[in-house]
Amino acid sequence: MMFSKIFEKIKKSNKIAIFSHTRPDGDTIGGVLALKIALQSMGKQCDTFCDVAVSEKFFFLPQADEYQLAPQEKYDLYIAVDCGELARLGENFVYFNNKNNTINIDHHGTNDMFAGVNYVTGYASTCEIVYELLKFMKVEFNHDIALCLYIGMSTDTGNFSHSNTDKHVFECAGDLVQYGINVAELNFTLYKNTSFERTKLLGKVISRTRRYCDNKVTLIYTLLSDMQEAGAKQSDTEGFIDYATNIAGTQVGVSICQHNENSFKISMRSRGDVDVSRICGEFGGGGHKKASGCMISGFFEDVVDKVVRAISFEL
Ligand SMILES: [Mn+2]
Repeated sequence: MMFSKIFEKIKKSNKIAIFSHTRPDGDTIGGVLALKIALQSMGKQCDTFCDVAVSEKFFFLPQADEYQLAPQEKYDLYIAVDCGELARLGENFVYFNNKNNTINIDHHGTNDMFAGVNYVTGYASTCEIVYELLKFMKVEFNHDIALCLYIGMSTDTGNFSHSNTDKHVFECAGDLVQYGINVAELNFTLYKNTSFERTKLLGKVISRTRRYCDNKVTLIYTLLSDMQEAGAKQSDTEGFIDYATNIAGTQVGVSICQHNENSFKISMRSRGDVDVSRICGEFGGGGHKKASGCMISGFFEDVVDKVVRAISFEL
């Protein structure tokens, strides 16, 4: 049983460094923080790292504001959480060269087993693995641990709505709820709470939604001038693409967001058989079959033409 191997390493270590992947999401942050709280309760000295700053929207989680960019001293043990490959650690990959003191806990089927001890399953979230690890180590669960793990399970399943939502994740999340998780309040914080500026921007963007290719391609776009006008930021456009993709009859949803004068960030979602990672790959980007992205330079309408033409060949 692999958990015993991990437990042995933890027991032998006093100072433990835990890592989230770069551009961190709820699963890597929730898993890291739950593990940190658990290890602290076992008397370990624990620090958490991510090579970029953690978004303040996660600061409602315990100790989320205590992340450091990189270790300043030596640790006995280095643990990566939710990293499908070494490169996901960003700049912090350098701490995982030593096979004797590194652990990789992850749920990506494509994991390249970069650490000394690798625990990889096909669960919907890494937080389900951390949940089982903590149970194995007989850690006493409390509200803080439950909250962190629940966040990972919820965010990696699109709030229990994506195709990876299965019996296992419901069972784990269901168990966690008893520790005082306020599901309604959390859903509001994570998925509904928004700013006035973002709402104004969204209204403008939605009002000029375009369709191409017999209405199979739905496109929305956000220009720098739109963001300026609404007082909104680039990050406020996150999730806009869903409004295009959700329109009935759409096979590919596209969101174009202006980055600089002549540079545009393209996001694509497929609702059918079209592999959008192939299309984005043509422009030097990539991702998953159903969700991908790329950057394209040029004048706005030329960029739209290029994107629509590339998609039309795949319909
Ligand atoms: Mn994950």
